[in-house]
Amino acid sequence: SDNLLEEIFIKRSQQKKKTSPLNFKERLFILTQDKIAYYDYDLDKGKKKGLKGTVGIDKIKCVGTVQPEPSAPAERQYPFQIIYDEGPLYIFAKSDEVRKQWLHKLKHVVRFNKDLMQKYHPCFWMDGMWQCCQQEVKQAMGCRVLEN
Ligand code: 4IP
Repeated sequence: SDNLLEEIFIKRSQQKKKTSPLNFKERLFILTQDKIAYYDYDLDKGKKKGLKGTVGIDKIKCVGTVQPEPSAPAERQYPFQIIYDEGPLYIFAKSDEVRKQWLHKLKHVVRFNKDLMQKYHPCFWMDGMWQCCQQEVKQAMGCRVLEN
């Protein structure tokens, strides 16, 4: 289906395996009615390369901002999260404005999803712990009520 939004963002590795590295990659994100997909991108040629991952819109339980890390570099000041069954996908926008635009569209496309969460974690999952509430289980219930 048609692209709703398209933007180059930094993403954090999802660390689907215990041994996965924690790193940050620049990816081209494309949002459609059905999914959010991210691609490898050739910055020099300005061209889309291979598909790296997708999240089905129907799988999303929550979208929202995240508190930046205490000493986050300039390019990671505007994080947002997409929570789905695999856990959180963390994405970093270049400005609050771009972040707002994406969250607005995302909240719109997920609005009829089943099992949308009323609570979320406002900080990162990091070093085996939710930095907001110190819970050590990734699936632990959110600790703050999501206000829209
Ligand atoms: C990879 O690290 C990339 O960060 C992947 O991101 C990421 O997959 C992998 O995490 C992580 O191991 P290396 O490139 O150093 O191997 P991308 O797919 O954007 O390249 P995600 O799931 O974040 O897409 P795992 O846990 O999925 O393997």
